[in-house]
Amino acid sequence: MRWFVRFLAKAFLFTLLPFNGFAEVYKIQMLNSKNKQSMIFDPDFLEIGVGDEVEFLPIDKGHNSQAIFVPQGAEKWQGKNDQKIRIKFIREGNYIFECKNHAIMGMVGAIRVGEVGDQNGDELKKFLLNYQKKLAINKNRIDNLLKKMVVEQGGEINNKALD
Ligand SMILES: [Cu+2]
Repeated sequence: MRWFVRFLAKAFLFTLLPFNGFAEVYKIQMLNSKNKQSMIFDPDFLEIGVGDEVEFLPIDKGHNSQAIFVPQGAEKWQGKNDQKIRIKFIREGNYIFECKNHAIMGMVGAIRVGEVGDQNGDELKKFLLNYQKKLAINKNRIDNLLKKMVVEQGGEINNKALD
C-alpha cells in the first residue's frame, strides 16, 4: 500500500514539474567581436521560462561560459574553453555568467528565468557594481545589464504607482 501512496505522490509531483512540451532552446554565441565590440556574448541578456534551455556556442575560439551568480539553491555551471554547453534552467531567478578568459574585458552576460523581475535586486546590483570595478574596459556593459535587470524594473514599478 505504501508504494502506491508513494507512486501517487510522485505522479502528482510530476504534474507540478515545470517541464512541458513547449520548453525552448535559446542560443548565446561566444564571439571575438560584433559591431565593433570585442569579446562578447551575443545576446548578453535573455529572459526565458522555467524549463527552458540555453546553449552556449563557441563560434570563435578561446571562450567559455561559467556561472558566477545564481539564485539560491541553483547550481553553477562551468564550461571549458571552446566547449559547447547546454544548460537547463529549472530554478527561477537571475543568473550571471562570464567567460573567464575575458572577464576583465567585460565578457559577461545574464539570464532571467521566470517572472521574477529584479528579485534580490539589491544583491544583484551589489554584485554587478562590485564586478564592474574589476573590469579594465567595457564597464558600460555592466551599466546596460543593470538597466535591463534592475533599474528598468524599478522604473516600471514607479510608473505604475503614478497611474
Ligand atoms: Cu572569452
